[in-house]
Amino acid sequence: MTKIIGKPLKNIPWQDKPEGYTMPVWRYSNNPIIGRRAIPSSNSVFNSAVVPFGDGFAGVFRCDSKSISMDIFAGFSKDGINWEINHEPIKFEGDDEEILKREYRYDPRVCFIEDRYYITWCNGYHGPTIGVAYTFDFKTFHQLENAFLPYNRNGVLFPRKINGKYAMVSRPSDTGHTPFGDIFFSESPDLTYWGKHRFVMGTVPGDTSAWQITKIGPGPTPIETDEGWLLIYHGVINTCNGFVYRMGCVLLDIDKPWIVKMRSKDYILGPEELYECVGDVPNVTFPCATLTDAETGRICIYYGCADSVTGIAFTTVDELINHMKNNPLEI
Ligand code: BMA
Repeated sequence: MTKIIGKPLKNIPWQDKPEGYTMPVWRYSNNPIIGRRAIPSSNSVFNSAVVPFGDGFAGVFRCDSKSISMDIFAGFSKDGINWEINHEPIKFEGDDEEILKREYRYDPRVCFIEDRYYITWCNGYHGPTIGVAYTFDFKTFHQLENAFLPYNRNGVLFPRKINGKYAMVSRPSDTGHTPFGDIFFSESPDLTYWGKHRFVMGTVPGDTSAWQITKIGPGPTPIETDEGWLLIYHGVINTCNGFVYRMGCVLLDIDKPWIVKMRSKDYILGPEELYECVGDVPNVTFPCATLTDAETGRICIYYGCADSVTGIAFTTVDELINHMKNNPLEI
C-alpha cells in the first residue's frame, strides 16, 4: 500500500471501478463533464485544471473562442463535476507591462503552495513559454515573470519546495509544433530565476513503448507519496493519421525528482471513447489536473478530450504504482 502525503478530500468526485475492468484508470460514466459551449463565447473547453477551494472547488479553464483565440478562465464548482465558468478571461495584474501583454494563453495548471494558488500555463511571448501567476481567491490574479525562454510548453509546479527551492518540470522544445520533447526539472529560489536544469526523462525509441515515441510532457501537479513523486504525463506517437495523445505515469525520487524510479510501459488511458477520438483535434487525451484523497488513495484525473471537451477519470495511487511494478519500462 502506497500512501498519498496530503490532505483528505471527502468530496472528491468518485465512481468505483467497473466490475471486470482491467485498465488502471476508468472513465466517469457521464463524461464529458464540460461541453464545448460551457460559456457563450466558447468553441471548446479542455486541458483545464482544478483544485479544492473553500467547501468546493475552483479551477482555471482553457476556453478557445469561436474565433479560435486561446485564453484561460476561472471557474467554480460545488461538486467538481458541474462547473460555472466565468464568461470573461482572467485579467492579470502585475508589476511589468511587458509581461502582461497577451499573445495567447493555454493549457493551465493550478498548484497550491504554502498560502496561495499558483497558475502556470503555456504563454505566448515571441513563442510559447511558461507563464506564472498566483491568486488567493480566483478573482484577482497577479502575474509573475515567465519562467523560461521560449520555446517551452507544459510547466508544472511541485506542490511544495524541494530542498528549500520552488520546483518545476517542463518540456522545452524547438520552434515547430514540438516534433520532439523531453521532460526537464528546474528549481528557483523565488519563482523568478529558474536554473539547475536536470534531464528527467525522454521519449522511448523503438517499439518498446511506442505510444510515447514522439514526445512526452508533464501533466497534473505531481502527487507526493511515501514512495516518491507520482507524475502523470502525456505521451505522443505520430501516426499516418496525425498525433495520438495518451497518458502514462512515472515515480520520481522525492528529494531529487530528476531521478526516475519507475515508469509505465503500457499507457494508463488513451483515446477510445467517441468524445476522445472525434473533435477539433482527434485522438487526444490530455491530463492537466488531479484531485486526491490522502485517506483513501483515490485520484480523480481531469483531462481534455480531442481538444474539444473536458472529462474526468478515476484511479488510485495503488492502481498506478502496481501498474508500473507489474509492467515496468526498463530504465
Ligand atoms: C499540444 C498542445 C495541447 C493540445 C495537443 C493536441 O501540443 O497544444 O494543447 O491538446 O497539442 O492538439
